[in-house]
Amino acid sequence: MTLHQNLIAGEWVGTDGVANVNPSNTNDVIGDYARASADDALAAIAAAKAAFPAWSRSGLLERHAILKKTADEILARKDELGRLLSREEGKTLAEGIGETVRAGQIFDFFAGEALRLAGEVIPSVRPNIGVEITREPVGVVGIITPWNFPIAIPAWKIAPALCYGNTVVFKPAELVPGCSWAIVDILHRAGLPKGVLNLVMGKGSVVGQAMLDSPDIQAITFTGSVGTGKRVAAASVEHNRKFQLEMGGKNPFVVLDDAELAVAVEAAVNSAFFSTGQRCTASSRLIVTEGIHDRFVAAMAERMNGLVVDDALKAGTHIGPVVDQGQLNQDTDYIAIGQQEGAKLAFGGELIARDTPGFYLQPALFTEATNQMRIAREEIFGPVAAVIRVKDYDEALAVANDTPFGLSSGIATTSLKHATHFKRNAEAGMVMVNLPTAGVDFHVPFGGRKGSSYGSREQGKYAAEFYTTVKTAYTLA
Ligand code: UN1
Repeated sequence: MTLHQNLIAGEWVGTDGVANVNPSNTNDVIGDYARASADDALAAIAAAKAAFPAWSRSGLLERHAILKKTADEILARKDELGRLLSREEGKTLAEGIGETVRAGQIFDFFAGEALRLAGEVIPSVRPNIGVEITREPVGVVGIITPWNFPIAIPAWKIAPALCYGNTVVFKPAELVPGCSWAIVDILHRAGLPKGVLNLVMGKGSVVGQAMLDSPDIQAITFTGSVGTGKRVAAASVEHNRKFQLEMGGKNPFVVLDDAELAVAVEAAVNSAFFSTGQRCTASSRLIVTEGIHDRFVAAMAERMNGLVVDDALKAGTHIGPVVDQGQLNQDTDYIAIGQQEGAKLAFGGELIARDTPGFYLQPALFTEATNQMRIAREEIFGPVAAVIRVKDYDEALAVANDTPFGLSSGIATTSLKHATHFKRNAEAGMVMVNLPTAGVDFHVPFGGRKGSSYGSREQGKYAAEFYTTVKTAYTLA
């Protein structure tokens, strides 16, 4: 089996590897991936630190060319990389290819941004003095990514980090090293100088911890669990470094009496169950007004009945497997908890067998749930959603906002008045009208409020806020 190594200071290193297993078929091993030690992480940080002075002053055309070449190669290999993604993570092939295209588009966007760096020239309040406001790179950026978007999230952190002149130590999720290895390989071959981007695959408790403890990392961007996010925050405050956190969600999707039923059902099924519900933007709380409630639940059950849950790589599969046994246990535990709490399991929720050994779960829909139940308060991160019945729009909005999280929020309605009011009053970073809560564009800001996120937004032009630091220079004329 080929060993995929870590990239440290421009050299591929590492001897023993861990198997990357396909969740659709646990007999299928994708490859061996090296596991970095704490010393490897320190070597990677030292390499990024050494590479920073030159890269931070590198020519814009050099940065543009490397990012563009990377975008072009990712897009040219979209079918192969999308297949690798689906094979290691378990989302369907269409979703895997779609995510790969998105990663290519992100590199393309930041290739362009490298040529659009700008500042401001402002007169001083004092005579004969000029003020220039410019953005400079932050330094060594630590990037820690989750397993559920194996190529898009690494892309949307690595591309802006490099575009603005930072050097990088990158630790992907242990479960899905394949796509991360592939994009680092592409960037390396595209001509990145030694040490500008270092890949350290391995355990959070070893590699991630070494990154958190290092005084030589000036910024950490993290997407993952609330618990780990809190540790990143505490360690970063200790080291006076910048940090950006993207954590959980318990996103509401409101369905009003005046909604178009087909639009509401399509958006709700996508929000709750596509990508096997494993998106921080997924909706697991379907908040439905009483006039449409029964019709909505019946239409959901019918639509769910038509969903094909099977091998992610098979044509015709709508929902792939859960990512691993640990996540599957968490999903089934919550399905039991929901029933114990008194919600009604209206559809699905059972383990299913397919031709190959994999982690297959029939998407589950609860009805008669309340917003106080654990299934409505805690992030499950699986294909499990709960319908909460409410009287009217005002109650729907109150329930939607009654959560510790605030990433995404959706509404299905034909009322301009309610749509407008919801956009203004939903306590979330992103609001979707007649659209799923998940599935975002690559060129506009991404992020949330309350317990979901911390720090400035990711993606698009707004990414500059995190990956640069502002300098204000005064000159006597
Ligand atoms: C999307 O919904 O298209 O981890 C993106 C996540 C998010 C990305 C969601 N950071 O699910």
